[in-house]
Amino acid sequence: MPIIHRPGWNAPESQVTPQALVTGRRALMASALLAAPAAAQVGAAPPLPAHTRNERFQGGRALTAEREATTYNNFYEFGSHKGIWRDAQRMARRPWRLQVDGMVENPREFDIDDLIRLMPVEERIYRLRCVEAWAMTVPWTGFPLRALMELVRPLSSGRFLAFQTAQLPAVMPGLRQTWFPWPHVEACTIAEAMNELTFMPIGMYGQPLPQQNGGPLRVVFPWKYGFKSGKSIVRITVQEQRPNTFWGTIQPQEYGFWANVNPAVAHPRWSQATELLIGTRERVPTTIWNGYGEWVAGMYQGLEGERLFV
Ligand SMILES: Nc1nc2c(c(=O)[nH]1)N[C@H]1C(S)=C(S)[C@@H](COP(=O)(O)O)O[C@H]1N2
Ligand SMILES: [Mo]
Repeated sequence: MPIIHRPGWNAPESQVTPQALVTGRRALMASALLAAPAAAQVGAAPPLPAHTRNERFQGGRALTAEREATTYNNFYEFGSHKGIWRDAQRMARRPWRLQVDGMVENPREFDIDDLIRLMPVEERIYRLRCVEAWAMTVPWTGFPLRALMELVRPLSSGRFLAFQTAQLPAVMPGLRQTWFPWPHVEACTIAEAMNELTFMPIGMYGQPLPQQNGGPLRVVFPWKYGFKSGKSIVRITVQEQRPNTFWGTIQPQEYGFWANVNPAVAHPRWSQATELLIGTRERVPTTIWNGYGEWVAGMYQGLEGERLFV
């Protein structure tokens, strides 16, 4: 999403990271760098575990070339242009921890490799539709979010999930753009989290997930605009209140909470009727729910009064 109105925008106090936390983390990272051997392999991700493709999830169109999908990215922590992939290589993908907390029976902090060993890893081909009207078709390797939720067991009072992206100031120059409401938080409902489509990729094209695509761990909601699919997740919090989200805070009129794909509902500044397939010159019609209605439409019955599609 390239268009942001910067002036006059301020992060609410509650969302500003306490300075002690930032400097503490910086000091920690500096000492980690000093202690690290000079090898290029520091922080590399190990190969993906053996897994198979789940043929129930078909792209329905040609896969996007890997090179295109890994060099044309939105990841504002690294900068607000599409070419952040090179800079993103500086982010270590190991060690990596995921905290799952809030309204759950078993709050836990996982080392990512321990988590991967516990999860049913498989490959799925999904379409990803950015609100900017481009699309990719990607073979993701990962696990259903539902499998992780079954481990931590949300309490009945928990109604929403907040997904928080890592904040690593030493490698993420975008964090210096202080008009953004860092950290990047996106959110969904419990029903959406438990939907079988909601997926936590750890890989793409058979390789560990590249940093620029949200390695080592992200979430994807293939029926929603891409901005809902948070990258490089370090924390998932189950909560009672609807979380404040990154784009929803910046431009609530343009980026709603639900953000379900619908060709009939234009973005305030452009049509959503068609999409450009990245890496080609082909523009194809957009379909409602990005074509995933059979899985997801039922979740929105009775919510017709909400802005489901912006
Ligand atoms: N943390 C974080 N997650 C993010 C973004 C971002 O800027 N920061 N951009 C989003 C947007 S707008 C899109 S379209 C997708 C792009 O994912 P891709 O680069 O893997 O295609 O990531 C989403 N997740
Ligand atoms: Mo996007």
